[in-house]
Amino acid sequence: SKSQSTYGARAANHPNPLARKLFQVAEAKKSNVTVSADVTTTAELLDLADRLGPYIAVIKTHIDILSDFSQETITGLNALAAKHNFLIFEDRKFIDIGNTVQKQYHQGTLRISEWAHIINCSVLPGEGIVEALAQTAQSPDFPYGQDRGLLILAEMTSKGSLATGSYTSASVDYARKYQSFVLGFVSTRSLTEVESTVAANENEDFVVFTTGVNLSSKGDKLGQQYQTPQSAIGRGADFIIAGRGIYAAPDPVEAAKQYQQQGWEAYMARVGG
Ligand code: S5P
Repeated sequence: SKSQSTYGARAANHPNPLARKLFQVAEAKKSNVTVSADVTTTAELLDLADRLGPYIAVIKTHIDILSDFSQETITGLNALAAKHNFLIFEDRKFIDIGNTVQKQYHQGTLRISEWAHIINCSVLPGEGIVEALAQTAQSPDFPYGQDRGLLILAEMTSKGSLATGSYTSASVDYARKYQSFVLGFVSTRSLTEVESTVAANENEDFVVFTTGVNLSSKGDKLGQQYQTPQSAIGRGADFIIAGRGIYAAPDPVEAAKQYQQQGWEAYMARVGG
């Protein structure tokens, strides 16, 4: 499987331009860290992005938790993404009928398509949600070309998650069906072995983002469940997502460096490098 290849090899061979960019960033910065920057003001978000920028591959936002979202948020994030060579992932978890998610993604109050390279969705509504988002991003008038991609939320880290079984296998089906827009999954493990009604293409190379990564905690009081970078990468994560483990640490920059080093060493061990 492709999970045994280096980021550089995956960057060289991937048919999707955004996946190539993602792997190139990882290789160039020796980082598979996505920081989940779940802070609530633009100033805090941009400050974190600037300080952690050198050590991360991706910044993950929940843009709707900002109390002061504005054009300044977008301009600032875009500038820092260029300055530090990271990608932006808006964790909006679209989950509605196709007609609604198209409007939530493109234009609207948050103008997500304008600044987020990566978005994610749940497949609870069925195949139509993936089809609708792909249609918007691949329409000839879409201004951001091939610089946009989707992750399917195939599993969740919260206690008692219902994103299992046929939900997870449908996630793999739709990823295979809409491969030109779907980069991969948010999941706790590699899913290519999951039983799917759509045959695997021998060249498929889905990217696995694993959240719920924390070096010093096993979980929180609201059902979050953590694993370490080593464990996540051992199970198939290509990118590890850490929120409080980094931004709520006494020294977030030191924490980011620590997750970067551990995440990188674990990936190198997996690919035998
Ligand atoms: O299954 C999931 C999927 C996601 S995207 N579990 C999660 O925790 N997340 C997100 O990852 C969640 O919304 C939050 O932004 C981040 C985890 O934050 P942490 O502080 O617990 O590391």
